[in-house]
This record gives sequence, structure tokens and C-alpha cells, in this order.
Amino acid sequence: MTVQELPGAAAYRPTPPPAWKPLTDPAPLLPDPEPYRVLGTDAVADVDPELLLRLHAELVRGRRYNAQATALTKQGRLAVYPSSTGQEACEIAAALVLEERDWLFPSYRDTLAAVARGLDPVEALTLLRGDRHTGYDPREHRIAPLCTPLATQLPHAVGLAHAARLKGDDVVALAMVGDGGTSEGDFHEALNFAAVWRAPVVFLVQNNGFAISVPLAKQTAAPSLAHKAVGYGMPGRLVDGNDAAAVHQVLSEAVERARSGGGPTLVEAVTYRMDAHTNADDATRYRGDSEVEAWRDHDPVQLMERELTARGLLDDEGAEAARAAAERMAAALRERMNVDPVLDPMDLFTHVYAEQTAQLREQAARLREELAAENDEHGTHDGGAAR
Ligand SMILES: Cc1ncc(C[n+]2csc(CCOP(=O)(O)OP(=O)(O)O)c2C)c(N)n1
Ligand SMILES: [Mg+2]
Repeated sequence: MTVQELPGAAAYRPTPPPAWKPLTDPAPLLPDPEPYRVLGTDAVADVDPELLLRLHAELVRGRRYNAQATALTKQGRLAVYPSSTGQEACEIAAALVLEERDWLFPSYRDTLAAVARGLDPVEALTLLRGDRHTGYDPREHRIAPLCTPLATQLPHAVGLAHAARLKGDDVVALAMVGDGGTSEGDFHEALNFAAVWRAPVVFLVQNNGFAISVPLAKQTAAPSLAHKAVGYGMPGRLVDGNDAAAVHQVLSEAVERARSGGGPTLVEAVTYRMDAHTNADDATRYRGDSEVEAWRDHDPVQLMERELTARGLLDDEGAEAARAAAERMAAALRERMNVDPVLDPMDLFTHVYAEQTAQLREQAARLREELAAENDEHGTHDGGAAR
């Protein structure tokens, strides 16, 4: 028996549907077929030479920062460092497009973006040093804590941006995430809310080819990560993530759009993670040298240097000055990171609860006794300064 034969079934027959049309025209939301480029194209003529030189100086500094931080892991001064070598153009551009009143929501790989935004280079490494807390005041710098759980920074960014809009504050949030992070539920929820609320947010996906050992082809079947934007009703932009001028331009446009009430944008920056996932990873286990070498020819620092040299904006002396400034930053970082922080073991109990539990009070008392006994035995105790 079919449904139509049921007594009274006619009442349930659908009437002819009304003319259907999409809620949003998808065509203007679609990304360009090729990543947008500026360096080496006619578009570079419109870029302020001062900006190109600033980007260059920051790229050189950023490259050196990554190398120094990686060296510090080998010396036991840093617990872990997820290097952004090869991705400096994204890191620098993300920091430079924001105003002081805006917010940056970085992932664990984005220390450099935080430093380029003005955060103290040592404070930026506190978390990765294995020290407690974030190491800096997120509200003071308007930089959310470097986020290790994948994509959880995205809904935070949307919430902050939406709240700012409701309060009438002129604030844009820029949230950074990796290609792997786009498979997380938080990515979906953040983009959906952002688009429905037209929140002033920019999502920057750094597609660096891998999520630890998982290549992009095993991560998604989407035509590109930028295409994902269309399903949420926001524009997707595809940009060459190693071209600092292009990333700066695309992100600036997205920030401007967010600020003027146009809603969120998803930017996919196509780049490459030149180093292993972190110092704890061996990338030779899952990718070949030839792939890495091919990307060396498209290095973000070199791309910028080639352009500046061709346009007569950078000579040997200028390049040397940028390198020397980066070297001074690295030396200062080394020196400060080589100082042992004085830690008070009793700090374990601070900032955990506003009001400590009975168990914690008991454990704190026991530790205090043990430390006092140690002090009696050895005269002094290193970590006892603040007790
Ligand atoms: C919710 C969650 N699941 C799993 C992990 C473990 N994990 C850490 S990094 C990573 C890969 C992320 O890759 P991607 O988003 O592409 O960022 P990239 O490291 O390339 O910058 C994974 C799976 C995590 N940190 N958080
Ligand atoms: Mg990745």
C-alpha cells in the first residue's frame, strides 16, 4: 500500500513548491581559482614601498626568531617549539593588519604573529617553556592565549567580536587556524555563528600542507579550504601564503570589510611548513626532500628580497642591516632565555581556585612543611624567596 492510498492521505500531499532560490547568491563568495599574488606581478606597483620594506624587515626578524626558538629547544630552554619557518608571511601580515584595539586569536604555531604585534619575545614563549599560565596579559595586548586545542580559539574570537559589536566597540577579531583545524567541530560552529551574526571576524587558515603527518589530501575532499566559506554564506579568499604583500592586502580587505559591518571572511593562505611539526617530530618519516626543496624556491623571505632588489629598494647594505637587527634580537632572546626563572613551588596552588578546596589546603600545608624541612637541612632553598 502506498501513502497515497491511505484514507485521507490527500491532505498530506505537498502542494507545488514555491519558486526556490538560494538565500545568498554563492557566486560572489567563491574564491579565485588561483591563489592571489602581488610580488612579481603588476599589482606590486600599487603597494607602498615603505610597507614592502617593513614587511621585509619583519620577515627577516621572524625567520631568525624561529631559528633561535628552535635552537633553544635543543638546549633545553624551551619545552617545545612549533616553528613557523616558511609561514612568516602569514604570521607577519596577520599582526600588521590589525589596529591596537583589535584582537588576535593565535594557535600554538603563531608565536611570531604575537611577537610581530608587539608582544615581548620572551613572554611570548612562556607557555612553550612549560611555565604556568600564558606568560602575558591577554587583555593588555589584545592577544588571546596561544591556543593548543585545535580550533577552540575560533568560537572565542566570534564571541568576542559579536560582543564588541553589541556594545558598539569598533573591534575586529582575527583568528588563525591550521588546515587540520578546519576539520574540527569548533571550526564549523564558529563560521556558522560568525556568518549568521555578521560578526566582525576574519578567519585566517594557514594551509601549510600538513596536520602533523596528515597531508591535506587526507584532511578534506573540498575543492579548497577557502571554498568552505561558501557553505556558511561568507566570502572565501585564496591567497599565496608566502607572498607577504598579497597576504597583507587580502587580510586588510577582510579586516576592512569586517569593520564596516560587512561580516566575516575566510582567507586560505597556501603556504608550507618547512620544519617538522615541532622539534619533537621527524618529518622525514612522512614526506620527501624533493617536496620540501620545491618550496624552497618559493620562500617568503626570498620572494620579498627578489622584488625589493629588482625595484632598487634594497641593496646589500639594506639587506645586511635587516639581518643585523634580527641578529641583535636573537642575541637578546638567547641571553634572557638562558636565565633560570626563580620559581616558587607554592605557586602550584595559586590561581587554581578563588577559594581553595580542603584537599588543596592540606596538600599546600604538606608541601610547605617539606620545603621548610629542606631549608633546615640545606640552609637555604632556591625557590623559597616568595614564601
Ligand atoms: C582538539 C585537538 N585534537 C588533536 C590535537 C593534537 N594535534 C596537535 S597539532 C595537530 C595537527 C594540527 O594541524 P593543523 O591544524 O594543520 O596546524 P599546523 O600544526 O599545521 O599549524 C593535532 C592533531 C589537538 N591539539 N587538539
Ligand atoms: Mg597544517
